[in-house]
Amino acid sequence: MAGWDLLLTDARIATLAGDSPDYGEISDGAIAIADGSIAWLGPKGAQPAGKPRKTRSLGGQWVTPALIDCHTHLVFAGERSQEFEQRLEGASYEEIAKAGGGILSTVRATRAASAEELFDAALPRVQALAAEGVATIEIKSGYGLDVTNELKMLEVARRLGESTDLTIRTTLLAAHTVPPEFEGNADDYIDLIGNEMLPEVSKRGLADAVDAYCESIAFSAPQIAKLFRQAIDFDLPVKLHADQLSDGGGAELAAYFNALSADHLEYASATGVEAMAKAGAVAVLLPGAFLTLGETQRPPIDALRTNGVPIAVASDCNPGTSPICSLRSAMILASRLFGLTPLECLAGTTREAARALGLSHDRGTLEVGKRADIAIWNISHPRELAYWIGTPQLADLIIGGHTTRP
Ligand code: DI6
Ligand code: FE
Repeated sequence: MAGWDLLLTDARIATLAGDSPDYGEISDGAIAIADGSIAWLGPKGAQPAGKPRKTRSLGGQWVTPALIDCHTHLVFAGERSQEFEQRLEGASYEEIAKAGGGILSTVRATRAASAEELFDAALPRVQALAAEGVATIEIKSGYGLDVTNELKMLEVARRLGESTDLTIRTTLLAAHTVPPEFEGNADDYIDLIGNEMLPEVSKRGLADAVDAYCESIAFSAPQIAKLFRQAIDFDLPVKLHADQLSDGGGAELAAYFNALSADHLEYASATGVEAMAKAGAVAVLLPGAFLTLGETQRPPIDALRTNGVPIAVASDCNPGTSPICSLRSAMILASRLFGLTPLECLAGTTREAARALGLSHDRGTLEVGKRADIAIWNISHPRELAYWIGTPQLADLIIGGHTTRP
């Protein structure tokens, strides 16, 4: 076909296409790219005639869809290593939060930081993810907790997308915890989010979704239901931090509102999982938080599998519970801590992560018509991506048809 910008040949392709329980392998294939999208892919020999502007032989290297980190809080100021030490000495996450630390400690630092400072702190985190093959990142607000500072966080996240080749999807997580100004008055804060933040965020197109933290130390199901109704009125899809530290009916709540995803889920009930399956909500597993908090109750992996709930894996990069700026580490932890197969880890950071962001139509698998977001690896099988720890294996990252690494 005429008009190809780039033809990758001699590739071993893990397409992840379809929902079949394999890598969708094409063992000796080629991928043609035109206008930033995949124009053709298939086995050597089946290729239609045409003269690409550029041809690159991969010499048998593996390619997969570029990775997608579908749950991060990577825009923040400060760090919380002191709380980490306190927890190692026996203090619980909830105790620290109730004493004014936890999320509120990062809120103080983030409010005090300028947009410029937040951007400068976040950019290396984005670059660290990209260095491991990530081309799409979701970033949540939630450390501002007032109109000015939530908008500031979302603007910084948008700017990260504009200043790099990556796609950044932004999420309003104003319902992360109750800010000090509203202590004991969570209902009024929920009203502030619905009446002031949502209209402004919507008017300025600053968020692609709305998230909330459903937990005894944060917001109740009725409070979140009220917020979600308003989000849906603004045409914003919802997602939920659900059942992380206790069963708060979060999985059910997410399903009821047709959420894109319910995330964490360590304590999700059987009925919650069934409801998610019916609603088509993705389960986003966050093993970095599980590890850092020393949790022992694993998410209901078998129930998710038997009910056919799509499983994604994300870094949850944040300074409190998951100081992990590495999606490969999340894959590795998901295999070790939750028993996910290497295929589930890779599907969970490509196809299912795209689904969790509502982006399945244009990324997450290698198929004709999807974006040419492609990772090229120095590996002998894609299962190695959940196997090696601390081993750089990315050879190249192509985003929108363009090589981003020298
Ligand atoms: N769950 C998490 O893992 C993060 N937020 C949340 O709702 C933790 C955020 C933090 O501790 O700063
Ligand atoms: Fe989180």
